[in-house]
Amino acid sequence: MIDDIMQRLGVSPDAYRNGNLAVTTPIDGSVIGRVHSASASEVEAQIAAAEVAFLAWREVPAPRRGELVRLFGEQLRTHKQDLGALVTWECGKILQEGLGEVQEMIDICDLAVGQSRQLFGLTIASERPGHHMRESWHPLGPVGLITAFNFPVAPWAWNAALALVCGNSLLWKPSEKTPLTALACQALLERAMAAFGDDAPAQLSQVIIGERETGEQLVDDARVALVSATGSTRMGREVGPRVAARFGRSILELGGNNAMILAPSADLDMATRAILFSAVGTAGQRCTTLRRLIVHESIKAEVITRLKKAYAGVSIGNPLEGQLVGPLIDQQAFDAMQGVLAKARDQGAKVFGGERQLAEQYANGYYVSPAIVEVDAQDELVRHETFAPILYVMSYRELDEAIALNNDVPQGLSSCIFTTDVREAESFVSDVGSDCGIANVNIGPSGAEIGGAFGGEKETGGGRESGSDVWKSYMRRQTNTVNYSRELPLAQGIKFD
Ligand code: UN1
Repeated sequence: MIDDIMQRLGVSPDAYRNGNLAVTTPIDGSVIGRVHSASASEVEAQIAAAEVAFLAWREVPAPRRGELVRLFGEQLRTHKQDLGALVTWECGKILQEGLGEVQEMIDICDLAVGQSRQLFGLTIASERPGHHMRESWHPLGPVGLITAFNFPVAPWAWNAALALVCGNSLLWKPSEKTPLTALACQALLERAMAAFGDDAPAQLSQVIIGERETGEQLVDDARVALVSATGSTRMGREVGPRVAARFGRSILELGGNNAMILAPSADLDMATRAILFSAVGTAGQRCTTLRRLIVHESIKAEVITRLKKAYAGVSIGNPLEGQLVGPLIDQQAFDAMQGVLAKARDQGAKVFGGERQLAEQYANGYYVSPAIVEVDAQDELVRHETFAPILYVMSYRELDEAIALNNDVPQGLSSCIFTTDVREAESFVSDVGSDCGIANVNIGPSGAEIGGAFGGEKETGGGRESGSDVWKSYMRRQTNTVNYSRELPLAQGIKFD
């Protein structure tokens, strides 16, 4: 099965059969590949090659660079089914979500193609006669991409598509849990490069498979102009300062602890569906997963009854077979979830669900029923991001109190309110509302479109990826003052007589 998919995606068997690093599927824990983990000297050579590729690629006109991304988007359209299935095999999300992830890649390619003709700067009025001022944008250098297991392909594509049209080369270190999808994306990009022609340098995009040290090498190397990293806050806390110490740039997309405020006027049918999708989807392993429900005390009992009913109807099982919830990534994730639920019980919280499922069928697959945990206060447990389907429920009386709860966590990725009261809705997205990078009204916190800037504040890292004006992060800004007169006036009216 994997072999057929890999063959259609153009990955040679040598690349994923005989290496030293075993790749398992969370579906049943079986080994589905063995990839080669790069040595320090191999990584060094790859970084050097990325620099050479950058110097050639930056000379290719931006709209022509866009053509490569257009061809890559075509490959993704053709192979959406296979790549989506491979995502499912490797990280365990259900097939619909695997396909959704590939669609997100296609969408960002479309956006980047258009962007390739719009890398524009400003013209600025000069205070000096006979002078022009403007701002221009130039390619930056090799871009290092560190991605996480839970979205093995889309965040890479958000960065890669823009970085390529902006004239940069790519070095991709995927999660060691999901290297096969990275090899597949690379193979599809290489096909696009072959169709594109000679002006795409050979090492324009490279995958570097390895563990922690490999990431560190990318992070510490001054030739890597920008490091864009998706993952845990713990990881970002190391990456950010290390890149900054060498004056490199970083884009950090780290943990989330996303809340929904559920107001008395909310459409509860809609809200229940949104909660289910965003709390249970991807088995609670999205950085945008709904983790905290802040519900008005007057509707709390009804909402919990509805949720328990909805949760009881969730089908859990093999993600290739049309279930709603697949497995957690591994035993470590399962143990972390169980540890947190045990602590919650100790603290007197009411816990519903959260048990292991299908253990007899899949001894090495970690399936769980999603959990609802009723808490009285937002304590340390609630303030911590546990990467599993745990939904904490707490209540509020006044909107101000709910907004304060929304904001009173270390993370600041996504948030939302369900209300039909326009005053409440507008307050939530106002200057004194949610402090998150994403704040939605009558939509859950997950499932963002690529047109907006994606990312968040505080311990989420502050980076933004995908749409809006994010392309600027992959370029270097230059201010140009051009004197077309025969005089040499100084700014600020300074005269040396
Ligand atoms: C992530 O979980 O790392 O908004 C990214 C969403 C997706 C991206 C999630 N578009 O849920």
